[in-house]
Amino acid sequence: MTYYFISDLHLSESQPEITENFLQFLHQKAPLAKAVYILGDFFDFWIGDDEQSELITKVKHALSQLSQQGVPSYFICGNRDFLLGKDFAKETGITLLPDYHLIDLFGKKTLLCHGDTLCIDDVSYQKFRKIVHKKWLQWLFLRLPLKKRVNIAQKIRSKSRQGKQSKAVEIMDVNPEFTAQIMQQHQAEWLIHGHTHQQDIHFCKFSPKSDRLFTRIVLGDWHKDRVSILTINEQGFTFENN
Ligand code: LP5
Ligand code: MN
Repeated sequence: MTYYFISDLHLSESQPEITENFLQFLHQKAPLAKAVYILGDFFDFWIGDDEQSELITKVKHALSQLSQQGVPSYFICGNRDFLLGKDFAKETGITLLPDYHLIDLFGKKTLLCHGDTLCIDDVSYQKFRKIVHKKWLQWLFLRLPLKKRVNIAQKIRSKSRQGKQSKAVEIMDVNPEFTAQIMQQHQAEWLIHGHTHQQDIHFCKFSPKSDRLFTRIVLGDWHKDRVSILTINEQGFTFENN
């Protein structure tokens, strides 16, 4: 009984090898899984379910094949693909989950999220996030012509790239105290997230004075020659990188 967790594939036409790696994962490993969880930044950016391309068609087809094989797949949005919506879910059989979602993994209460909401020291990003998550703004954006939407997304991407150059690495990481608070609120023992691309396993204190620890598993991003697949089964967890 194996669960797979992946995030930060950043699928795009400019990196076809990553799409091929993902399709290979869906065809070879995923059909035997109990479930597949995609924790955001699946696409490099998503500007609405009405966009069509060869890449999108291939990915949708492979996901719907997986659900026809009886393997459930789940999606939590990232900061690049928060506009992925109900039409995509309907076409592929994937289930959309909220920003934080709890599951039981072999008796361990596990909290899943993309990871961006834990980076509260990145104040300008959190302000930006609050704005682009406004439902009315999304509603308006989705009614713009596709070309205009691509144009806006590219402008935001370029601002984001510029802005990141002057941000210290630490502020783009999760805030440890806030993360511990969130874990406490959800009474969870394990946390799985992506976003920072820093594949790792951390053992963290719930508070400076307590000895109680939670496990924070960070998923890595995907490259043409390196994947990052977290595998969890009865034996425990492992990362697969090729
Ligand atoms: O993505 P990454 O890793 O490079 O950086 C993120 C944060 N950046 C973002 C922005 C995304 O990269 C782009 C999202 C495109 C989505 C599709 C369009 C949807 C439009 C919806 C409208 C309702 O998430 C970055 C973090 C970094 O992670 C690390 O955590 O620091 O945050 C930022 O860079 C945010 C900036 O601090 C502020 C952004 C300024 C945007 C200015 C908008 C200008 C609009 C021009 C429009 C004509
Ligand atoms: Mn992200």
